[in-house]
Amino acid sequence: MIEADLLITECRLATMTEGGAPYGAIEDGAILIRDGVIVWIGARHDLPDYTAVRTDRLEGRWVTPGLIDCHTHLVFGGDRSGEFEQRLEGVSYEDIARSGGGIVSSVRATREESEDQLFASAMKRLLGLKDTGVTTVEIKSGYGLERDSELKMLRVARRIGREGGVRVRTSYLGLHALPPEHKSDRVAYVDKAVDDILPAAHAEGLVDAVDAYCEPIAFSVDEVSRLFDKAKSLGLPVKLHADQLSDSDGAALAARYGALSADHIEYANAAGIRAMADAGTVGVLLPGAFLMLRETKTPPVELMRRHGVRMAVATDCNPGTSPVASMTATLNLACVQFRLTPEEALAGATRNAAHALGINDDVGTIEVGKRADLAVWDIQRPAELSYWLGAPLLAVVYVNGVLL
Ligand code: DI6
Ligand code: FE
Repeated sequence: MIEADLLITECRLATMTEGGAPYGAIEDGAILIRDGVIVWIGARHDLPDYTAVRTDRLEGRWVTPGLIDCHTHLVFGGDRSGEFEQRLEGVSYEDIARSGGGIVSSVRATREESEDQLFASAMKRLLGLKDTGVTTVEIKSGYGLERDSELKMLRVARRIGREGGVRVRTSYLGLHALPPEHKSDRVAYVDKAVDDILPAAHAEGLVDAVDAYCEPIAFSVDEVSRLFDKAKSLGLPVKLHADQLSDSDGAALAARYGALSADHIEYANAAGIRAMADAGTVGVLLPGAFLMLRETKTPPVELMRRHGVRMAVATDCNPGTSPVASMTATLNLACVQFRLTPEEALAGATRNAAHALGINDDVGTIEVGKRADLAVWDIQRPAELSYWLGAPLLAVVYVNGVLL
């Protein structure tokens, strides 16, 4: 006899477990939930003896794992629509960055805003993600670039986790850009990020992972290695913005540190992809940034398939290269631009995104023992989640078995 708080029934399940039917699908499924955790899942006609305090009948709707946006810069001040206009006139992203705009202009705006202001604007953007089924979101720092402002961003991210109705994982992205006050002294900034800001943020419990931007316009392999050595010594997992604009050997660097993920990877080389496969590093695809930069070099998807590299898909929601706040639109872009199948795209926003955050024991599939984070959709087939571009498809979500 299973004693449950909630029975969810009369639904079709895309469990997203590996190895079985496409999408791990169960027609006419049922889920029993106790204390926010899935305690039984299967076909309705196989339901064991149970009691449930409540029953939700979903009238045949599809249920997927709650979507996981595993790469965002959701918290930032201001916006960069002016740069967008410049880029449409032909100025490149790198040129804008080199002339003191780009990330640094978001840094100025972010430093000026209070925690309440940053929280309010991030919560608005979060609405777009939640309306597209997101129940877990990763949020990076990296627009503060000095101690107080980096901590401020991370505190806002934690507050979103407490008050925003989503699970939040934070990443410290101190090596994102060189702050203007360190323009003539890179080494001192890297020292500060490594020896002062990261330990302070970690001591306050604000850091779930450490990220960096490895690129000629940002930080070198050696600089990132210093940060990653520190992360390792603090017991923190790492991830990397790798090979987005050029082949910087970022994929291999990420793999060398056993990174949870290497993100973007449009320009990653074959040796780097093989190293990711060996290290179990997830490749996070960010098709919104690809679109906004009018990039033409697609990430090596076929090579990742061949080597068994897990592929995740995320919005990269940020003010410069990816002002994208829709997870389902992102699935569409991943299919259209990178030729993922709709099933690969959905795996990239569920199971593989959970791996990219190191939380695959808790979320990412509909399985016994995992949290009951579920998205319920008004669709006829799971492929519709990738097919529509901007259509409202979500009925409701559950987080920890609670209907939101
Ligand atoms: N993620 C990043 O951190 C950079 N590009 C990307 O895809 C820059 C973000 C920005 O321009 O603010
Ligand atoms: Fe990013």
